[in-house]
Amino acid sequence: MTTVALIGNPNTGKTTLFNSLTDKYAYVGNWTGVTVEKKQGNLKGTDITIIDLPGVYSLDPLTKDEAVVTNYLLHNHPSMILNVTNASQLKRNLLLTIEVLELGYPVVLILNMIDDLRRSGYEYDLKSLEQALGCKVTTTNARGHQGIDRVREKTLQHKSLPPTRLSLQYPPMIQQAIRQAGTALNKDFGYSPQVARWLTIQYMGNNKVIREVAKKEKLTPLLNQTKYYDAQKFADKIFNTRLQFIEKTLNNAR
Ligand SMILES: Nc1nc2c(ncn2[C@@H]2O[C@H](COP(=O)(O)OP(=O)(O)OP(=O)(O)O)[C@@H](O)[C@H]2O)c(=O)[nH]1
Ligand SMILES: [Mg+2]
Repeated sequence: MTTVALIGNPNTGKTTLFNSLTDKYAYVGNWTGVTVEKKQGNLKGTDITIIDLPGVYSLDPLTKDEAVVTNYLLHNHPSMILNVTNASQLKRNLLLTIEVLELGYPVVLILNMIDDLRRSGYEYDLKSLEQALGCKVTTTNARGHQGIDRVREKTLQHKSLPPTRLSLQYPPMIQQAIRQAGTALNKDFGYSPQVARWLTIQYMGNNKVIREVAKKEKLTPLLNQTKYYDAQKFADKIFNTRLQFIEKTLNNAR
């Protein structure tokens, strides 16, 4: 079964896009354990499932409701992720994008609300963004039904999209710690190298859901290093590296 997940910050137009992409008979229920609406439907005329996830700013959730996205990514393996952003707020939106890209699944980055961006006289060089982020980038005005065909096209081609390979250069001490823990999680706990790396970075970043998972699954390569990661302020350093990367990427794409 092919499943495609819509992920993005709150209010970026995920549901508007979902409604344009899917048949009108979308299934609506709730996510397990929370009162957040779960919307699921088929890409029109296909058996590709599209899932509309709640909006979040980060994969490190502040509330149980926000944890839906992190848990979804932990327990499912979508064939592709459509990352919906507000094109006028890319600096903030790309923080989540990086977290998603680091997981390594094929991603299409959607600069939605492109009408607002253009109205203020801006434009991005999509090729430059694609190069820096290592994923496909496309623009939409979901409310005005523009660019939907391009998203549809890319969704149909999901099998030929390469998995994403974004490896930000974190400070050397973090890189080394990622290699160490990541290798152990891969060798001794059966995680793929990419997911092992992602888990390690999320753990270092103090993601509460991931810290719980590490405890439950006794992921000792991470648990044993907690004091070191926290004392060295790895979470702050990871955040700063991401922000610098985003600023550079956006400057180069203007
Ligand atoms: N100008 C403009 N507005 C848009 C566009 N897409 C969606 N909107 C509007 O943005 C608002 C939010 O859209 P939603 O589709 O509900 O956003 P969402 O990402 O599903 O929001 P959450 O589920 O709350 O995170 C609505 O008022 C939409 O009409 C767009 O491309 N351009
Ligand atoms: Mg929505």
